[in-house]
Amino acid sequence: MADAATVDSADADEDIDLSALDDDDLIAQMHDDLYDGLGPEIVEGTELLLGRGWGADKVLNEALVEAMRIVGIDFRDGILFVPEVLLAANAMKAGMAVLRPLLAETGAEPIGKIVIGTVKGDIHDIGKNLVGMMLEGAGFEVVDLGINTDVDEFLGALAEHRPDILGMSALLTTTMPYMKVVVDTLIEQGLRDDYLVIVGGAPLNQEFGEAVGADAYCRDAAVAAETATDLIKARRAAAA
Ligand code: B1M
Repeated sequence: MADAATVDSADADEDIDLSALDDDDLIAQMHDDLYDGLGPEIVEGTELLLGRGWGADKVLNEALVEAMRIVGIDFRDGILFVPEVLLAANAMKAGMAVLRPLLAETGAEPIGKIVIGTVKGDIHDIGKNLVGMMLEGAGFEVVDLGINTDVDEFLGALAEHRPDILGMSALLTTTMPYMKVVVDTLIEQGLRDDYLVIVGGAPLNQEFGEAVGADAYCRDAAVAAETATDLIKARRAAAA
């Protein structure tokens, strides 16, 4: 049974009227709410900020991504554990669902197609989902293979969808080498030149991208959208 202090603190949380907070306090409260895995509050805060004229990018970065950065630090330091981080991730996804139509909004003709997935052994998908949204916003058709994607699934999707680009995401130092397995298989099967390959994820860097034989490493979702567009334009210009 909850003790009096717990009940008081829960009541205090329930009493917070998010709409009465100014922007700075609302952002601080959303960091707390995401940390605590409170999806409905994150949705409400996200909608409030959008209603106050904030751009979707700004809400994403200042409210959601920043809150998840704090979660990451406490996860690393053993203050938070997997169940709590999962709740935080679900709250983040609830906020992202509100932002998705805004980030993915585009009036343009499709610029190209990308098949994207998180590599085998890895179930982190928030960053990959964001990359997919930003690419949609840049005018890409996105085929998302989800998490824990092995080389056969990647190859099958390439054969089925014939995209311009293959995108791979990894968040673990133990799973990022799998990107090389996929690229090497493309080479072995004589398919490497048929696709542009972009890679990303928190533990990667430029050097790693080059080492696995990708065409580009992308630091974040905005860079991924920009890079994918530039790579396609360059390839089409070279072919013309
Ligand atoms: Co995980 N986890 N986790 N986790 N988790 C990390 C990655 C970790 C750094 C935490 C830590 O210790 N500080 C650590 C990895 C350490 C390492 O490898 N060196 C870690 C660990 C250890 C683990 C487990 C092993 C824990 C355990 O079980 N003991 C386990 C592994 C499970 C598995 O995958 N097999 C695990 C599990 C989980 C949860 C399930 C609880 C949850 C994932 C929920 C989900 O994704 N649906 C989770 C979370 C949420 C995290 C942290 C806290 C946050 C990740 C995130 O969503 N960030 C993370 C700590 C951290 O990264 N600071 C951590 C927000 C997101 C917007 O950023 O994903 O980096 P990010 O994506 C960015 C860029 O990287 C880039 O653009 C994105 C947007 O700008 N990007 C790309 C990403 N993919 C790209 C692809 C591109 C281009 C750019 O082109 C294709």
